[in-house]
Amino acid sequence: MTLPASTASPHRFPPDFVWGVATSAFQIEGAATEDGKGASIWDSFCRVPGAIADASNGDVACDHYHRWREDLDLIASLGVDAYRFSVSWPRVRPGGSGAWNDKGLAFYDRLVDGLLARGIKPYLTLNHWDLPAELQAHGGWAHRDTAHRFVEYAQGIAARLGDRVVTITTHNEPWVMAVLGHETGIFAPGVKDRATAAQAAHHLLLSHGLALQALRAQGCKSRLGIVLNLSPVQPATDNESDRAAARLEDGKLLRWYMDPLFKAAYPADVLEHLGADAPPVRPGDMAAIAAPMDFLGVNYYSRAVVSAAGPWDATTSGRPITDMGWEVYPEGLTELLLRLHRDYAVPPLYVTENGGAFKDVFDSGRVDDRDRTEYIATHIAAVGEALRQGVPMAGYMVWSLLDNFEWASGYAKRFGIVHVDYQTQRRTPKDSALWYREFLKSQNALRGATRTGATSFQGG
Ligand code: IFM
Repeated sequence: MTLPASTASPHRFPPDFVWGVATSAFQIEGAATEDGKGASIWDSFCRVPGAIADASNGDVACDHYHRWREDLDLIASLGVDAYRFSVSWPRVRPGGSGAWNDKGLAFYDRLVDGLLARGIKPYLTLNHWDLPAELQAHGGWAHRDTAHRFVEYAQGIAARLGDRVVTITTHNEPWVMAVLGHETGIFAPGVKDRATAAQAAHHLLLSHGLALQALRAQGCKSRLGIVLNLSPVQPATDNESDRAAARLEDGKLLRWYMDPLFKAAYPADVLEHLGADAPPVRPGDMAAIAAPMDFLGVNYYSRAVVSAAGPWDATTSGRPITDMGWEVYPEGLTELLLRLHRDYAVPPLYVTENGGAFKDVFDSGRVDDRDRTEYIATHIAAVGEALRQGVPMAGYMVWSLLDNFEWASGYAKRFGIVHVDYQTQRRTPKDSALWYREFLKSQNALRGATRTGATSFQGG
């Protein structure tokens, strides 16, 4: 296979660096009503006319609930160390509280055991957005009680799977759930209210901290953390108005989550900006949120460029643009990781999601997706550069293993390194998957050399 010239990474990674692929439950599992699964807010949201671009839903998705063995074989064939997946809360506890669903729990038992049998480390996420619909009927994340229901859910999952999963992530991308779900309303549950969004954000963070305390108290051995979607935020020009707008955006996207998690306080400028819409914080909340973490996951796709005059047009940058309209900007990942390391006392960092949606062409059983390969390779190099500059990087995971349900975009946007034919459910590794496999082979060869002392693994 001929690879783009820029795919040769100049960096060497430590032998214990974790390479993986990632998915989430709602995006791939399907089996929406099978074996006692309850409805999630995304099951409901997909029924709202106009909410999903192609009017699709997660009823079948990639049918992973039935095809998990084949999918685990696929993951193993890539040669990755780890698989990041999420548990569907309404599958294991259909109403969000009350009775547990043993058939749902048994599915994740099989999945975790299947991973371990193939030598792949399970990285589990508790909440990748599919809140049980019944909890939404009681106010969802805007209601403080949901934080306590989440702690019970976390405890139940840790009791069942914590002996076998390497990490437990509480939430995936709280900004997305709070802002896109409750302020702009373009994601489930479709609420459009800034004060509600701020409450949801606070309860997500609070539930994270309370869950960490509870899991540690019950002796959970898995490493515990959270995953944030982060970007460096840059002003469109050097004008004071653009710089001020970028500073506030950085506060809303990054510091609103990083400051409470690592400094036990919300950023003063964002609190002032929210005014009466700021969330009600009770004594003890901030200390709970700042519970020490074993790792932090960072999902990175692009930088954010902010102009006080209105939305910035990514096509003006001259860089490649993905099918999501996102600018390809790998050096932003290095910049972001360096900043996290500089401004916060971060634990080991993983890039828990990184990848691109591109307009793939499936031709004679092959997808020549060199744009995706180039995207992944240049971002891996950006991680290598952060490592070289001293950032405690622990791993990198491609988003995503499979083409899947891309939320409000439906199935039209394809992020997979493995193509899915949704008519037949046939999986075909794209050229990017073949490249990743070869890349991991070379990493493994270097690991072997290190073990025999033949190679030094210093960055650069
Ligand atoms: O598909 C999503 C994923 O669920 C969360 N992070 C961003 C991805 C691409 O939009």
